[in-house]
Amino acid sequence: MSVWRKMTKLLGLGGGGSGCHGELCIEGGNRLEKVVIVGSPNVGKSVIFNNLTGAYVTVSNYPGTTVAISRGKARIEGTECEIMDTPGMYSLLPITEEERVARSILLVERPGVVLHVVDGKELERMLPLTLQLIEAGLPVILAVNMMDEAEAVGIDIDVDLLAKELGIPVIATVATTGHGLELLRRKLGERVSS
Ligand SMILES: Nc1nc2c(ncn2[C@@H]2O[C@H](COP(=O)(O)OP(=O)(O)O)[C@@H](O)[C@H]2O)c(=O)[nH]1
Ligand SMILES: [Mg+2]
Repeated sequence: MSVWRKMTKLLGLGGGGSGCHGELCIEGGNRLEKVVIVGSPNVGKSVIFNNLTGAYVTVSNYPGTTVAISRGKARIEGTECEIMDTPGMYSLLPITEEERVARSILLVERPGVVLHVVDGKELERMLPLTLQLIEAGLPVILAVNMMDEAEAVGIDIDVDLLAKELGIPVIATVATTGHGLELLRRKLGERVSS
């Protein structure tokens, strides 16, 4: 049984299916690689989403909910991708409707990459979700954002060591200035084209 089927079953969620929702399919039936951005509120997810996607963005309520989800397209290292910006989530065990939607997206949309964005000033508080995502078998990339503010208060993060310990790509970013976003694109590209 695939990780996806196992997870949807374990968590008692329906769906799964092909993950192909009409407009998400390229002509000819190829599925777009999906990159789903997750993380706590106010860590810079939407700034990174806007940087990756540019102009072609749609916002709609997630089916059956009042939670707004942004979707946009991006060509990353030659691969056409769909990027989804999710509402804030603190944990894979949902409490709010926003968290429930974010978790559903992870389970139903079968992303090629889950981009977890955290605030470099709050790393300890936010890493538990990274671990949950990794343990759930999701293809996680971690962006440690707000590095300008973290450095300003004397926080020094060894992203290479963190990447080694977690076994996933970790990139330090300052979304508002674009610092680290080129490298982030490259790391995303390595994942979606593999
Ligand atoms: N100083 C600083 N501010 C940032 C950075 N990234 C995002 N912000 C700001 O943080 C706020 C929240 O960003 P947003 O993308 O809306 O967060 P989201 O709730 O995770 O989508 C906005 O005012 C951004 O301009 C960063 O790297 N450094
Ligand atoms: Mg946002």
